Amino acid sequence: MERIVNEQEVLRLRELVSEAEHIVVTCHTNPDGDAIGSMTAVIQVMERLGRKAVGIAPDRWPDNLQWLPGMDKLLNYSKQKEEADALLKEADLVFMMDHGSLSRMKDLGDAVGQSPARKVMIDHHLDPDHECCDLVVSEPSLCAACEVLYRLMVDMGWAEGLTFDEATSIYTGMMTDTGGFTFASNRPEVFLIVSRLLETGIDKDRIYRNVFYTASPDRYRLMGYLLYVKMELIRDLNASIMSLTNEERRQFKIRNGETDGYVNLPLQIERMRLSIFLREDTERKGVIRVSLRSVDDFPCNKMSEEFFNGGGHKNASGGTIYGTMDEAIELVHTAIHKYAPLLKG
Ligand SMILES: [Mn+2]
Repeated sequence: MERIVNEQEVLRLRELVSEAEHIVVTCHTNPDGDAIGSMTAVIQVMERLGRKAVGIAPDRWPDNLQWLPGMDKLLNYSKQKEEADALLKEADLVFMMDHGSLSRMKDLGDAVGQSPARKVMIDHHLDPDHECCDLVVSEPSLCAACEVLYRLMVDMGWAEGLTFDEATSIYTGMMTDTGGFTFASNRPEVFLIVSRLLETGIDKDRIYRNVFYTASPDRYRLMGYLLYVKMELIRDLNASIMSLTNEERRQFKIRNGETDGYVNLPLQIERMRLSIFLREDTERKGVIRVSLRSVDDFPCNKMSEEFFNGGGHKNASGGTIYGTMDEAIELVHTAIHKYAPLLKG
Protein backbone atom coordinates (compact mmCIF):
# COMPACT_ATOMS: atom_id res chain seq x y z
CA MET A 1 0.00 0.00 0.00
CA GLU A 2 1.16 3.49 -0.80
CA ARG A 3 2.06 5.76 2.08
CA ILE A 4 -0.45 8.49 2.92
CA VAL A 5 1.89 10.59 5.08
CA ASN A 6 5.51 11.51 4.43
CA GLU A 7 8.43 11.04 6.79
CA GLN A 8 8.16 14.59 8.08
CA GLU A 9 4.47 14.13 8.94
CA VAL A 10 5.26 10.84 10.67
CA LEU A 11 7.80 12.60 12.88
CA ARG A 12 5.41 15.48 13.55
CA LEU A 13 2.57 13.18 14.63
CA ARG A 14 4.91 11.05 16.72
CA GLU A 15 6.00 14.21 18.52
CA LEU A 16 2.45 15.48 19.01
CA VAL A 17 1.33 12.15 20.48
CA SER A 18 4.34 11.70 22.74
CA GLU A 19 3.91 15.22 24.17
CA ALA A 20 0.16 14.81 24.74
CA GLU A 21 -1.05 14.25 28.30
CA HIS A 22 -4.75 14.64 27.55
CA ILE A 23 -6.11 13.63 24.16
CA VAL A 24 -9.63 14.43 23.01
CA VAL A 25 -11.19 12.83 19.93
CA THR A 26 -14.12 14.41 18.06
CA CYS A 27 -16.40 13.61 15.13
CA HIS A 28 -19.14 15.28 13.04
CA THR A 29 -22.78 15.89 14.05
CA ASN A 30 -25.25 13.03 13.61
CA PRO A 31 -22.39 10.55 14.01
CA ASP A 32 -22.49 7.44 11.83
CA GLY A 33 -20.59 4.15 12.00
CA ASP A 34 -17.46 5.67 10.48
CA ALA A 35 -17.49 8.66 12.85
CA ILE A 36 -17.98 6.54 15.96
CA GLY A 37 -15.82 3.66 14.72
CA SER A 38 -12.88 5.93 13.91
CA MET A 39 -13.24 7.67 17.29
CA THR A 40 -13.27 4.50 19.35
CA ALA A 41 -10.46 3.03 17.24
CA VAL A 42 -8.12 5.99 17.70
CA ILE A 43 -8.92 6.16 21.44
CA GLN A 44 -7.93 2.51 21.81
CA VAL A 45 -4.77 2.97 19.76
CA MET A 46 -3.76 5.94 21.93
CA GLU A 47 -4.37 3.89 25.08
CA ARG A 48 -2.27 1.07 23.66
CA LEU A 49 0.50 3.66 23.18
CA GLY A 50 0.16 4.64 26.83
CA ARG A 51 -1.75 7.88 26.30
CA LYS A 52 -5.02 9.01 27.89
CA ALA A 53 -7.84 9.68 25.44
CA VAL A 54 -11.57 10.42 25.54
CA GLY A 55 -14.09 11.06 22.78
CA ILE A 56 -16.64 13.87 22.49
CA ALA A 57 -19.39 13.55 19.88
CA PRO A 58 -21.35 16.74 19.09
CA ASP A 59 -24.67 14.98 19.61
CA ARG A 60 -26.44 11.66 20.00
CA TRP A 61 -25.20 8.59 18.14
CA PRO A 62 -27.43 5.77 16.86
CA ASP A 63 -28.28 2.98 19.32
CA ASN A 64 -26.99 0.32 16.92
CA LEU A 65 -23.40 1.47 17.60
CA GLN A 66 -23.65 1.25 21.38
CA TRP A 67 -22.14 -2.27 21.43
CA LEU A 68 -18.82 -1.07 19.94
CA PRO A 69 -15.72 -1.50 22.12
CA GLY A 70 -14.62 1.73 23.82
CA MET A 71 -18.04 3.40 23.90
CA ASP A 72 -17.64 4.04 27.64
CA LYS A 73 -14.99 6.63 26.65
CA LEU A 74 -17.44 8.76 24.65
CA LEU A 75 -19.37 11.85 25.78
CA ASN A 76 -22.33 13.45 24.04
CA TYR A 77 -21.67 17.21 23.91
CA SER A 78 -25.33 18.15 23.63
CA LYS A 79 -26.02 16.31 26.93
CA GLN A 80 -22.71 16.50 28.82
CA LYS A 81 -21.44 19.95 27.86
CA GLU A 82 -19.93 20.89 31.23
CA GLU A 83 -17.96 17.69 31.59
CA ALA A 84 -16.83 17.89 27.97
CA ASP A 85 -15.79 21.54 28.23
CA ALA A 86 -13.66 20.67 31.26
CA LEU A 87 -11.94 17.91 29.27
CA LEU A 88 -11.37 20.28 26.34
CA LYS A 89 -9.86 22.83 28.67
CA GLU A 90 -7.08 20.48 29.72
CA ALA A 91 -6.69 18.81 26.30
CA ASP A 92 -3.35 19.29 24.56
CA LEU A 93 -4.15 17.23 21.45
CA VAL A 94 -7.41 16.84 19.53
CA PHE A 95 -8.00 14.22 16.84
CA MET A 96 -10.79 15.37 14.51
CA MET A 97 -12.20 12.21 12.94
CA ASP A 98 -14.36 11.93 9.80
CA HIS A 99 -14.91 15.66 9.32
CA GLY A 100 -12.99 18.32 7.42
CA SER A 101 -13.84 21.48 9.34
CA LEU A 102 -14.81 22.79 12.78
CA SER A 103 -18.24 23.84 11.48
CA ARG A 104 -19.19 20.16 10.98
CA MET A 105 -19.34 19.93 14.80
CA LYS A 106 -21.71 22.87 15.43
CA ASP A 107 -21.31 24.09 19.08
CA LEU A 108 -18.56 21.60 19.78
CA GLY A 109 -16.62 23.11 16.86
CA ASP A 110 -16.60 26.52 18.59
CA ALA A 111 -15.29 24.95 21.78
CA VAL A 112 -12.59 22.98 19.93
CA GLY A 113 -11.66 26.08 17.92
CA GLN A 114 -11.09 28.04 21.12
CA SER A 115 -8.98 25.30 22.68
CA PRO A 116 -5.20 25.88 22.45
CA ALA A 117 -4.72 22.11 21.92
CA ARG A 118 -2.88 20.91 18.80
CA LYS A 119 -5.26 19.49 16.21
CA VAL A 120 -4.92 16.56 13.86
CA MET A 121 -7.56 15.88 11.20
CA ILE A 122 -8.09 12.32 9.98
CA ASP A 123 -10.73 12.45 7.27
CA HIS A 124 -11.90 11.56 3.76
CA HIS A 125 -14.30 14.40 2.86
CA LEU A 126 -13.67 16.84 0.02
CA ASP A 127 -12.14 20.28 0.65
CA PRO A 128 -10.70 19.95 4.15
CA ASP A 129 -10.01 23.17 6.06
CA HIS A 130 -6.24 23.21 6.41
CA GLU A 131 -6.31 26.35 8.56
CA CYS A 132 -7.96 24.77 11.58
CA CYS A 133 -5.42 21.97 12.10
CA ASP A 134 -1.73 21.45 12.81
CA LEU A 135 -1.71 18.27 10.75
CA VAL A 136 -4.24 17.27 8.09
CA VAL A 137 -4.45 13.66 6.95
CA SER A 138 -7.32 13.85 4.47
CA GLU A 139 -7.75 11.35 1.65
CA PRO A 140 -11.03 11.82 -0.24
CA SER A 141 -10.26 8.82 -2.45
CA LEU A 142 -10.40 6.44 0.53
CA CYS A 143 -13.68 4.80 1.54
CA ALA A 144 -13.85 5.83 5.18
CA ALA A 145 -12.08 7.81 7.88
CA CYS A 146 -11.45 4.37 9.36
CA GLU A 147 -9.49 3.42 6.22
CA VAL A 148 -7.50 6.67 6.47
CA LEU A 149 -6.81 5.84 10.12
CA TYR A 150 -5.67 2.29 9.35
CA ARG A 151 -3.37 3.49 6.54
CA LEU A 152 -1.97 6.12 8.90
CA MET A 153 -1.44 3.44 11.56
CA VAL A 154 0.58 1.44 9.03
CA ASP A 155 2.74 4.47 8.17
CA MET A 156 3.21 5.27 11.87
CA GLY A 157 4.11 1.68 12.78
CA TRP A 158 1.02 1.47 15.00
CA ALA A 159 -0.66 -1.28 12.96
CA GLU A 160 1.87 -3.81 14.24
CA GLY A 161 0.04 -4.44 17.51
CA LEU A 162 -3.49 -4.04 16.10
CA THR A 163 -5.99 -5.46 18.60
CA PHE A 164 -9.30 -7.28 18.14
CA ASP A 165 -11.22 -4.26 19.53
CA GLU A 166 -9.41 -1.73 17.33
CA ALA A 167 -10.05 -3.93 14.29
CA THR A 168 -13.74 -4.22 15.22
CA SER A 169 -14.09 -0.42 15.30
CA ILE A 170 -12.16 0.09 12.05
CA TYR A 171 -14.14 -2.62 10.26
CA THR A 172 -17.41 -1.04 11.40
CA GLY A 173 -16.48 2.32 9.87
CA MET A 174 -15.34 0.83 6.57
CA MET A 175 -18.40 -1.40 6.38
CA THR A 176 -20.94 1.35 7.10
CA ASP A 177 -19.38 3.98 4.81
CA THR A 178 -19.45 1.51 1.91
CA GLY A 179 -22.95 0.16 2.58
CA GLY A 180 -21.50 -3.25 3.48
CA PHE A 181 -18.86 -2.96 0.70
CA THR A 182 -21.44 -2.36 -2.02
CA PHE A 183 -20.12 1.06 -3.10
CA ALA A 184 -16.91 3.15 -2.96
CA SER A 185 -14.96 -0.03 -2.27
CA ASN A 186 -13.48 -1.28 -5.55
CA ARG A 187 -9.85 -0.58 -4.66
CA PRO A 188 -7.90 -3.76 -3.83
CA GLU A 189 -6.40 -2.02 -0.76
CA VAL A 190 -9.85 -2.03 0.85
CA PHE A 191 -9.87 -5.81 0.96
CA LEU A 192 -6.22 -6.04 1.83
CA ILE A 193 -7.06 -4.02 4.95
CA VAL A 194 -10.17 -6.09 5.66
CA SER A 195 -8.01 -9.18 5.43
CA ARG A 196 -5.60 -7.77 8.01
CA LEU A 197 -8.49 -6.81 10.30
CA LEU A 198 -9.86 -10.37 10.04
CA GLU A 199 -6.50 -11.72 11.15
CA THR A 200 -7.23 -10.33 14.64
CA GLY A 201 -10.20 -12.70 14.81
CA ILE A 202 -13.02 -10.20 14.38
CA ASP A 203 -16.44 -11.61 13.46
CA LYS A 204 -17.49 -9.56 10.44
CA ASP A 205 -20.82 -11.36 10.09
CA ARG A 206 -21.74 -10.47 13.65
CA ILE A 207 -20.62 -6.86 13.16
CA TYR A 208 -22.92 -6.69 10.13
CA ARG A 209 -25.88 -8.04 12.12
CA ASN A 210 -25.12 -5.79 15.11
CA VAL A 211 -25.19 -2.71 12.89
CA PHE A 212 -27.70 -3.46 10.16
CA TYR A 213 -30.18 -5.94 11.62
CA THR A 214 -31.37 -3.87 14.55
CA ALA A 215 -34.27 -1.92 13.10
CA SER A 216 -37.38 -1.10 15.10
CA PRO A 217 -40.68 -2.48 13.75
CA ASP A 218 -41.71 1.14 13.07
CA ARG A 219 -38.74 1.65 10.74
CA TYR A 220 -39.93 -1.23 8.55
CA ARG A 221 -43.58 -0.15 8.66
CA LEU A 222 -42.59 3.36 7.55
CA MET A 223 -40.35 1.88 4.85
CA GLY A 224 -43.32 -0.10 3.53
CA TYR A 225 -45.51 2.99 3.57
CA LEU A 226 -42.92 5.12 1.77
CA LEU A 227 -42.33 2.52 -0.95
CA TYR A 228 -46.04 1.77 -1.43
CA VAL A 229 -47.57 5.23 -1.12
CA LYS A 230 -44.85 7.86 -1.49
CA MET A 231 -42.28 6.61 -3.98
CA GLU A 232 -42.62 8.36 -7.32
CA LEU A 233 -40.82 6.63 -10.17
CA ILE A 234 -39.88 8.62 -13.23
CA ARG A 235 -39.30 5.54 -15.32
CA ASP A 236 -38.18 7.19 -18.58
CA LEU A 237 -35.46 9.07 -16.69
CA ASN A 238 -34.49 6.20 -14.35
CA ALA A 239 -35.01 8.42 -11.32
CA SER A 240 -37.16 8.33 -8.20
CA ILE A 241 -38.42 10.76 -5.56
CA MET A 242 -39.57 9.91 -2.03
CA SER A 243 -40.63 12.36 0.64
CA LEU A 244 -41.31 12.27 4.37
CA THR A 245 -43.16 14.92 6.37
CA ASN A 246 -42.89 15.47 10.11
CA GLU A 247 -46.55 14.48 10.42
CA GLU A 248 -45.74 11.09 8.87
CA ARG A 249 -42.68 10.79 11.08
CA ARG A 250 -44.87 11.32 14.17
CA GLN A 251 -47.47 8.84 12.94
CA PHE A 252 -44.81 6.12 12.65
CA LYS A 253 -42.95 7.24 15.83
CA ILE A 254 -39.70 7.45 13.86
CA ARG A 255 -36.60 9.08 15.31
CA ASN A 256 -34.01 11.06 13.35
CA GLY A 257 -31.42 8.39 12.53
CA GLU A 258 -34.05 5.76 11.76
CA THR A 259 -34.62 7.06 8.23
CA ASP A 260 -31.00 6.33 7.28
CA GLY A 261 -30.68 4.19 4.19
CA TYR A 262 -34.21 4.76 2.87
CA VAL A 263 -32.69 6.78 0.02
CA ASN A 264 -30.83 3.71 -1.24
CA LEU A 265 -33.95 1.55 -1.65
CA PRO A 266 -35.21 2.81 -5.04
CA LEU A 267 -31.78 2.13 -6.56
CA GLN A 268 -32.54 -1.58 -6.16
CA ILE A 269 -35.19 -1.23 -8.87
CA GLU A 270 -33.96 -2.21 -12.35
CA ARG A 271 -32.21 0.51 -14.37
CA MET A 272 -32.56 3.17 -11.62
CA ARG A 273 -29.73 5.68 -11.71
CA LEU A 274 -30.81 8.38 -9.28
CA SER A 275 -32.77 8.39 -6.03
CA ILE A 276 -33.76 11.54 -4.18
CA PHE A 277 -35.22 11.49 -0.66
CA LEU A 278 -36.76 14.62 0.84
CA ARG A 279 -37.62 15.04 4.51
CA GLU A 280 -38.86 17.97 6.53
CA ASP A 281 -36.29 19.16 9.05
CA THR A 282 -37.41 18.14 12.53
CA GLU A 283 -36.34 21.45 14.09
CA ARG A 284 -36.56 24.21 11.49
CA LYS A 285 -39.86 24.99 9.80
CA GLY A 286 -39.72 25.54 6.04
CA VAL A 287 -36.50 23.58 5.69
CA ILE A 288 -36.41 20.41 3.59
CA ARG A 289 -33.37 18.17 3.74
CA VAL A 290 -32.35 16.44 0.55
CA SER A 291 -30.42 13.19 0.16
CA LEU A 292 -29.24 12.03 -3.26
CA ARG A 293 -27.80 8.68 -4.32
CA SER A 294 -26.74 7.59 -7.78
CA VAL A 295 -24.92 4.79 -9.55
CA ASP A 296 -22.06 4.85 -12.05
CA ASP A 297 -21.12 8.29 -13.36
CA PHE A 298 -24.19 10.32 -12.47
CA PRO A 299 -22.90 13.36 -10.49
CA CYS A 300 -25.26 13.85 -7.52
CA ASN A 301 -22.95 16.49 -6.10
CA LYS A 302 -23.22 18.67 -9.22
CA MET A 303 -27.01 18.46 -9.18
CA SER A 304 -27.06 19.29 -5.49
CA GLU A 305 -24.74 22.26 -5.93
CA GLU A 306 -26.86 23.59 -8.78
CA PHE A 307 -30.31 23.07 -7.26
CA PHE A 308 -30.20 22.16 -3.56
CA ASN A 309 -27.56 24.36 -1.87
CA GLY A 310 -25.45 21.31 -1.24
CA GLY A 311 -22.68 19.08 -2.51
CA GLY A 312 -20.78 15.99 -1.51
CA HIS A 313 -19.61 12.94 -3.38
CA LYS A 314 -20.41 11.86 -6.93
CA ASN A 315 -22.70 9.01 -5.88
CA ALA A 316 -23.83 10.32 -2.48
CA SER A 317 -24.60 13.88 -1.60
CA GLY A 318 -26.97 16.07 0.34
CA GLY A 319 -28.52 19.49 0.30
CA THR A 320 -31.22 21.78 1.65
CA ILE A 321 -34.31 23.33 0.11
CA TYR A 322 -36.01 26.32 1.75
CA GLY A 323 -39.76 26.12 1.23
CA THR A 324 -42.70 23.75 1.52
CA MET A 325 -42.57 20.06 0.65
CA ASP A 326 -44.68 20.69 -2.47
CA GLU A 327 -42.23 23.35 -3.65
CA ALA A 328 -39.34 21.02 -2.92
CA ILE A 329 -40.87 18.21 -4.97
CA GLU A 330 -41.44 20.61 -7.86
CA LEU A 331 -37.81 21.76 -7.70
CA VAL A 332 -36.62 18.15 -7.72
CA HIS A 333 -38.68 17.52 -10.87
CA THR A 334 -37.04 20.53 -12.51
CA ALA A 335 -33.58 19.28 -11.55
CA ILE A 336 -34.25 15.75 -12.79
CA HIS A 337 -35.50 17.04 -16.14
CA LYS A 338 -32.50 19.35 -16.52
CA TYR A 339 -30.23 16.32 -16.07
CA ALA A 340 -32.33 14.10 -18.36
CA PRO A 341 -29.51 13.53 -20.89
CA LEU A 342 -27.33 11.99 -18.16
CA LEU A 343 -30.17 9.87 -16.75
CA LYS A 344 -31.67 8.41 -19.93
CA GLY A 345 -30.54 5.20 -21.57
MN1 LIG B 1 -16.91 8.77 6.79
